[in-house]
Amino acid sequence: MNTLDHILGEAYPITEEQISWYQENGFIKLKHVFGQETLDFFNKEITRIVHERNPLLKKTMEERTTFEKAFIQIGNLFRIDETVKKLVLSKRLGKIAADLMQVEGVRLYHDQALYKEPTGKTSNITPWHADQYYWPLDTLNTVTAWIPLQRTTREMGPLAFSMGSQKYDFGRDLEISDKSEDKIQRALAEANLEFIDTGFDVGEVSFHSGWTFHRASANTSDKVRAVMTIIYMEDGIKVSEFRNKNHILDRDAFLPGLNPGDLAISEMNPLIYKNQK
Ligand SMILES: O=C(O)CCC(=O)C(=O)O
Repeated sequence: MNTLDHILGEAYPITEEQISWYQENGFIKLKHVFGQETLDFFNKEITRIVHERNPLLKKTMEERTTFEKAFIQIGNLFRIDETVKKLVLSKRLGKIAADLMQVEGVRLYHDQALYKEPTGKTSNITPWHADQYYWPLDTLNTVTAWIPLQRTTREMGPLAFSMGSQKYDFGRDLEISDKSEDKIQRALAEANLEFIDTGFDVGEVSFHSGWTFHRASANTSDKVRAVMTIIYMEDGIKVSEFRNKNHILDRDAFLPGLNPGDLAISEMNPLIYKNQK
């Protein structure tokens, strides 16, 4: 087995305290999940793909919508590149996801690279939102691994979280927009929830639950904020009713051919980790 396969297959030890913290607060930031060399390796590979496929190349910042300003988004990299597939399907990350959610197994919902460019004068925040608004999944057991591919300072727009906000249902019907930024910001302030907005060290990875509210500041640095994300769902869950237009778009992209009530299993949703008891 080569070194990369070894690193990606090795278990990251999660403590009972970390599991409780994640379940209480709806997210957790874990240090030393990867080393510098592994990050540099994937940064190079993923950045090449993002450059090749960037759909926003011809639009200036000023011409973009709020969503387009926030990041360049390239999805399903595990279908594009055999090397990135190893990261997306890695047991190391899959087991963390299963441990945090306290489930026996996890499947891929989807993966995406999210590159936040340096903005110059134009703001490119990621507005407040909860991911599961987009997902037709009949479960609370979903989690996103947000993997910065370099050290990410406050100036680069790291992901920031509202602690415990997964327990609130205001703003769950809002897609990422100026309106979600405004309305959710106000509701969270009224609820007095703590806001965690800190940089990420090299190798630090966050995991947030599908209904946890999060945002990111603009990238005011002079470097691109390169990030890979992997979204996991509990193995054995079902497709929910389609409650908005994004549910149908997501079904078409990540659950092809499936309908409400079906098991959320398609060729796009490989099993990543199963606890061998
Ligand atoms: O990277 C960002 O700015 C936003 C990421 C995000 O919302 C997510 O991964 O759920």
